[in-house]
Amino acid sequence: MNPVFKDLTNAVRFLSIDAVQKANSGHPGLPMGMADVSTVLFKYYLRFNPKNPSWINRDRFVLSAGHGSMLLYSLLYLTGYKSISIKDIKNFRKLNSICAGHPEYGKNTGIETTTGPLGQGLSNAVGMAVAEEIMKKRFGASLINHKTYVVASDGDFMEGISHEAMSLAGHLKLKNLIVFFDNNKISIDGPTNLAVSDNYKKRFESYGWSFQEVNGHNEKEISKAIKKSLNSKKPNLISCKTIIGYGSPNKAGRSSSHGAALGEVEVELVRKKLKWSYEPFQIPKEILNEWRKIGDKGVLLEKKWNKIYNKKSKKIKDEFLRVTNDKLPKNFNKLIQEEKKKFFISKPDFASRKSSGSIIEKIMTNLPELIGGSADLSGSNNTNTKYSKAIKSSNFKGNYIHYGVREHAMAGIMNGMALHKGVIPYGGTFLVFLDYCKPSLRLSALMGLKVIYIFSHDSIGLGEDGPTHQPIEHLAHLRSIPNLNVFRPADTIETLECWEIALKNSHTPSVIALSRQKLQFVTETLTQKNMCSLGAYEIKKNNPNPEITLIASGSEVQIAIEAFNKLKEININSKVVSMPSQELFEKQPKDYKEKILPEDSIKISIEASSVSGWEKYVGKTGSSIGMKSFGKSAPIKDLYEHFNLTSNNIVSLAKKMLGK
Ligand SMILES: Cc1ncc(C[n+]2csc(CCOP(=O)(O)OP(=O)(O)O)c2C)c(N)n1
Repeated sequence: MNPVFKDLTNAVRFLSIDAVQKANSGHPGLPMGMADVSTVLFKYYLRFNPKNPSWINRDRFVLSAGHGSMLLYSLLYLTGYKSISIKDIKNFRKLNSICAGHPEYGKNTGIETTTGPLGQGLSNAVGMAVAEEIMKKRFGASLINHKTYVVASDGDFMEGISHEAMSLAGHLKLKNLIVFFDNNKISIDGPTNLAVSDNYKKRFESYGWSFQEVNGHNEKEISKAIKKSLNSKKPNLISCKTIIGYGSPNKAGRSSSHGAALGEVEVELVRKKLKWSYEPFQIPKEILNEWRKIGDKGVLLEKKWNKIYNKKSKKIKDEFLRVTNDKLPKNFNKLIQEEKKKFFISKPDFASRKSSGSIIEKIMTNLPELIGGSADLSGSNNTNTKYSKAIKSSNFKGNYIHYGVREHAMAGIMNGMALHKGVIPYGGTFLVFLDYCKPSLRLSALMGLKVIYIFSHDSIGLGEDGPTHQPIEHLAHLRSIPNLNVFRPADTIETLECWEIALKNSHTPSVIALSRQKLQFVTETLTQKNMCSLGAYEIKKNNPNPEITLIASGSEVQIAIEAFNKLKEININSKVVSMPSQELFEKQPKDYKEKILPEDSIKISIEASSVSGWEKYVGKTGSSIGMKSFGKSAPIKDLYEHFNLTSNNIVSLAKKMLGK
């Protein structure tokens, strides 16, 4: 048997529908519909090496329509990735199977990103394409020059994030981005014309994309379109007219093939119709060999690339390895210590957003891989420094992205940049607009990516802009997300320490919440140790057994210290604990936690944010001062008085609790 194109595509289709059938759960329609497009891509164009899935100059392949996960698993298995065996495919959707319900990012697996929430993969792909352009400019096209391919569905393009991300991709003219639109005109509720009547050609052309339309079941048409897109000067959308559930006599073209096993009887009918006479999960040797040959081509590709890489100077190679392996420069620690000393001597009373800005400015001179940005709030977030240079379509030599008012795309793009490797993304907006980018931030945490979110204007302390702009529930929400470090530094030194932790943490994203208002310099002793890495520490203390323990974060630490001094005057022994990160405090040993928050001391927390979550630190005998309603529009001083976020209120509460 000499396998032909149809045999290759059928291998994808049957692995997919048999796995879904065995799991009795999953989405067969997309893999059946997109088998032809993806086979053309993998067979003729995709530059990848299954023997080294992390080869840095590989083309990226993103399945944005993550529900069609079996398409990806089938392709990875067939082309010879070690990460996915036939046993794994048989275990589709079973506990701990790499073939999870939706693709989950894993280093060295070939799964480039976690997808499932529609639209996210598209934004990740834009981030990968941006990172590629930046790296290409930095290290030259002989080292980095690859494409980013995406399979996206109707649902992907209905999502708001796709509008943001595609618009920015067009603006930046990301020519190495090639998106296949699985244009099957079917979604879960039925035909897409129930909900959408966009003119995709006009939509994409208005973004500045190249638009082509093909029959997604015609090998030659697909191939011709990809070939054309390889030389494009713009991002590329290839709209592939496909039939969902292709090959299913009773379910093709219908939403019934979208998200449920076809059923034993229908699967047999598909076998007959597509003339596939093999048992479930059986791929004839000749067909598997043909697929493996496609994968094997990658070994040579990487070998050629290695030759080029090896000819580079030691300096270039070292730097390339450093950034792609996410290592900080050798002098990084020294730089942090020097900055710390300087701040300790000058004791600036900066707003923490300003401290952050001056820290970024300092470290970026030594960290060329640091790529900043803001969703149109650069001046407010202090993300843009005198060394920031805007990235433009005509020049990717810069280190700063003007994301425009596109918070959601910004976060999704930062995920894509972090996944690409070689760059460290940070991006800013107001903390309240977490709501506009949270789905992507959640994925930063789920994937374990080094993405740094700079969220300024972190409380009612922002003042007059009022309750629409004043975050209340946001910190509590962020703190409930697993694998996310949420920092709220109290002064310049703490801000520096939080930045240091964020940059050293390769597998946990960070949120650094920063004040709009000026903050007193509260650090009393200069330590080499990063105190914020403890999550919480004693910042002010009289003698060993305080009756009252005040716990505060960020801008409220100074108020707690003021209260501490007032309590001292009336002979109440207290201490102040600064808690810049609850997550890191949770990781400390029990005895440290008990020392910081002693059992027999009455605890009062103070934070200009929802009190939710503080119960676990103040306990049943303690109390929390914070926000129990939305804020108000007024000058900051009036707001803090109005909401009882004052040292006087702390003092009266402490007295009351002590029965004095
Ligand atoms: C953000 C988000 N909302 C909802 C869903 C649930 N969902 C999964 S697929 C889908 C739409 C299916 O239509 P389409 O994207 O055209 O995929 P196809 O039916 O062609 O496979 C929906 C609503 C999701 N995965 N992500």
